[in-house]
Amino acid sequence: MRRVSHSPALPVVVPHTVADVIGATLHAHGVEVVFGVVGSGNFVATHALVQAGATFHAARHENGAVAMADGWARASGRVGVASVHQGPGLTNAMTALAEAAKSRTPLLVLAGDTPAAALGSNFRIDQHGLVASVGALAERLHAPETAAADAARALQRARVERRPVVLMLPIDVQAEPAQEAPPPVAPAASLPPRPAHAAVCAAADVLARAERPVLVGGRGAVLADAGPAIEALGARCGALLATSAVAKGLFAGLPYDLGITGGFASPVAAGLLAEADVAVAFGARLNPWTTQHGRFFGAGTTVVHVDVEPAAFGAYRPPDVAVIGDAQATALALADELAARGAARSAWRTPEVAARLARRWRDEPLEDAGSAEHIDPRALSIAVDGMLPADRAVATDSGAFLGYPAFYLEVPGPCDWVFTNGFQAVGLGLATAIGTAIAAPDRVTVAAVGDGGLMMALPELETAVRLGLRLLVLVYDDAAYGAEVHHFGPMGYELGTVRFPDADLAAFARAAGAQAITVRETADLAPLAAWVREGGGPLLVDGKVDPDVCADWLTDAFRGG
Ligand SMILES: Cc1ncc(C[n+]2csc(CCOP(=O)(O)OP(=O)(O)O)c2C)c(N)n1
Ligand SMILES: [Mg+2]
Repeated sequence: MRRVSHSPALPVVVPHTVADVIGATLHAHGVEVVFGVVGSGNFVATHALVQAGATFHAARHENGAVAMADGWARASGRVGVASVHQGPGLTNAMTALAEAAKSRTPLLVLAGDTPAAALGSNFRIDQHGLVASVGALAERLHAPETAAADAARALQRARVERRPVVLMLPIDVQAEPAQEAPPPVAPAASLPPRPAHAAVCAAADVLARAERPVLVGGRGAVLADAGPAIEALGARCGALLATSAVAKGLFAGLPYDLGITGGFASPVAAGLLAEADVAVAFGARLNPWTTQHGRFFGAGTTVVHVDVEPAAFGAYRPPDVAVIGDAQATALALADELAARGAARSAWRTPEVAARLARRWRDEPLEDAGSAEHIDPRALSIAVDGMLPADRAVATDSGAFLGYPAFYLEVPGPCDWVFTNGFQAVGLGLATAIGTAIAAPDRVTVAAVGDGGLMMALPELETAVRLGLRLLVLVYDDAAYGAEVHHFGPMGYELGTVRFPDADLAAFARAAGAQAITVRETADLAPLAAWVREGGGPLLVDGKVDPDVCADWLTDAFRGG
């Protein structure tokens, strides 16, 4: 056995290799933050990116690294970047990569890869086939001469196509001497796709006649930063505004905002949505969650669908008018077209509707289902919402608890709401929240998670502590896979496979170095007020909630299929 010391004081001789070209090119094209787990396949390229000027954040699991990059991208509006080892490093990242693909997050994953001729390598798998199978794009470092172009192209595709791109970096090509390459060319300015005039006119015809129009913003509207343009259109045609669950916050604070449409709609919003005669969906596919299984935007509603993807039209409900175009560009064009046709209409924007909309979810009467052992999850959410500063972000996991943050935790804008439910995977929420917190470290970020999702992501508690993040890990702890309890319990199944003994989650958090409290009534939240006042690293709130209380939205969802 030999003891080896690695002194940072020793001069580091860095050869100029293809890996250096990759790092320098990505930094020159704007990459400043990278998340990752480093192994032999991505060590040198990651090192080169950091040498070039980027900041590296180590995750404890590759799924965490990619979820962090996803959260960071959604909160910052920029391309998120992660770096993983080849083979198992990439397979570990697949769930988070699938989520990013389904949610159309612009993401670049740098993945080591085995040399083409290393047929016997343990690490060898079909990396291209793997990432393509979850909807990500596979790109490749081909040769020393193409290294700069390969890196720039991968980044540009992620940005323009709004997708995760995985850049395969064969380790033998990375290690080759750098070729003299022309200096990196700045990417061409890419303008968002503008809608055809005829399509704008057809949509304007519908809106000009509408009595009770609703404009719905989805993920495509968030990616296009279309909130102000859609609001301007709403003011011109007298429309109410609503979002899909993933786009919560898009119209925050506006007087005619209904909030989320679908299963998470407030009673007031649900009443109005069911009466809409016209709906214009901007970057929202009107899936069964958004329409509450057809309760909204059914046969009695004329639907205009605006999307950059032709394949999106009719994915769930055939639109009456389909407009291919960027959400922002189309909202602006529609507002211009209506302005050219005449004066603004008030339509559904009446004082009576405004008065009805002043009522929020938390104003609804609450029959407290708490007990000596358990806090009502709604009471927990309302109390936490009231204690946090308004400038905050919320990132969620998936599970039965999901409605509580959606209903009760307010956010100032759509980039402050990170709702990783494109793949409906449990276990991504904590890491997504870490990425979100890193994007804006001065405010509080809430990771709203279930006990099951937290247990899947436990190692990243150490990451949150190590990075000293202003992170509130809010656990809806029912000691169960509650979604399954409420799904199969009513059918009479025995539930031993989805229930667990009560676990002291606060103790896990303290072991990782975080502060933590166990909460069975709102009075137990007092240390949260001190944490908000005094600052400091992560705080975990283990909210002990009753496993037998099922939210109405979930009962509805199971009923709807
Ligand atoms: C990775 C993954 N595994 C399993 C599931 C199936 N599933 C959906 S919700 C859920 C329970 C999650 O439990 P928890 O995080 O405690 O939230 P709860 O439903 O109890 O509120 C499970 C296992 C899934 N969606 N994703
Ligand atoms: Mg649970």
